[in-house]
Amino acid sequence: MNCFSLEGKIALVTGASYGIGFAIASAYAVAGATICFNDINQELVEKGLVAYKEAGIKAYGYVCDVTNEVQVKELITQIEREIGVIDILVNNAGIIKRIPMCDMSAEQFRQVIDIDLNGPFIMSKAVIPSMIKKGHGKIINICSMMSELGRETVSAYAAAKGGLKMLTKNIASEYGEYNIQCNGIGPGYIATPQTAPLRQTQPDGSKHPFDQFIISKTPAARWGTPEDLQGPAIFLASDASNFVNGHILYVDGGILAYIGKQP
Ligand code: NAP
Ligand code: GCO
Repeated sequence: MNCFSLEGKIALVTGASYGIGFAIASAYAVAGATICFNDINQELVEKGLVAYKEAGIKAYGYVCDVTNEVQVKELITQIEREIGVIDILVNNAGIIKRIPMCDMSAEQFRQVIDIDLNGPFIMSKAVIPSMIKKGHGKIINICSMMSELGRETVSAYAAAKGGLKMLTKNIASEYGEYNIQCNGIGPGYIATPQTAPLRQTQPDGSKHPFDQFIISKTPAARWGTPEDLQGPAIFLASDASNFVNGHILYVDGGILAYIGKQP
């Protein structure tokens, strides 16, 4: 038996029209899972459906704001009615606001916390009862380097992702006895639309200073790609990780292990 197989499993990946979520959902499809995803509006869902079809993947897309508990409950009920009980939930949807803390409004701070931390709480709370009835479940929270480290301008994001690390450990603690494993993936710096502003070529044609900084802080000496996350995501969604619980798997090219290249 291939313990990395997802044959017969139903996976829901939030915010997976593109980016990291799309890469993870695509890998799950190749591993045999049925793919469900949601995004914030119909336009993005349609964009995602086209992308999955072009990749040869039959995906089921839904409009749902992960911060809206009514929408989330309706989403889970609809999926369970139309597709089946969710075996794997990936809390991927997230935003970042890069604003110096003293310039950030409380509303802006709350918005990041709402999507990046409250959203995974609402989504997980909605899928766990059926996972308990089914006798198993996998919840994977997409954390961050900022679950461990801070930096200028990302106070709300770091607070949310630090909280998501602890929510991961608490779900593992509270529901492990029901054969539910909850783990996190902590991506390093990954080349997606979310980090595009940090990689923009400068007017003089030079690399963005942050681009050069990350390369100097990463032993792998490169930005990660969404595809770098596919193997770890399959591992945490499969029977290969049935005794792994409450763990944050950092997929960062070594950033967290490295003091940084001497200038
Ligand atoms: P992305 O390109 O910005 O994609 C995030 C997706 O989530 C988008 O489709 C976005 O829709 C959706 N979304 C936002 N708010 C939502 C809501 N309320 N309900 C449902 N969907 C919502 O981000 P990414 O780089 O792929 O990152 C995905 C996850 O990995 C995020 O949690 C991020 O924090 C985390 N992460 C990223 C990196 C990195 O370097 N890229 C590293 C570590 C962790 P919109 O297009 O409308 O915003
Ligand atoms: C930033 C980046 C990071 C990455 C990621 C690193 O502005 O520092 O957006 O936060 O998105 O979270 O793991």
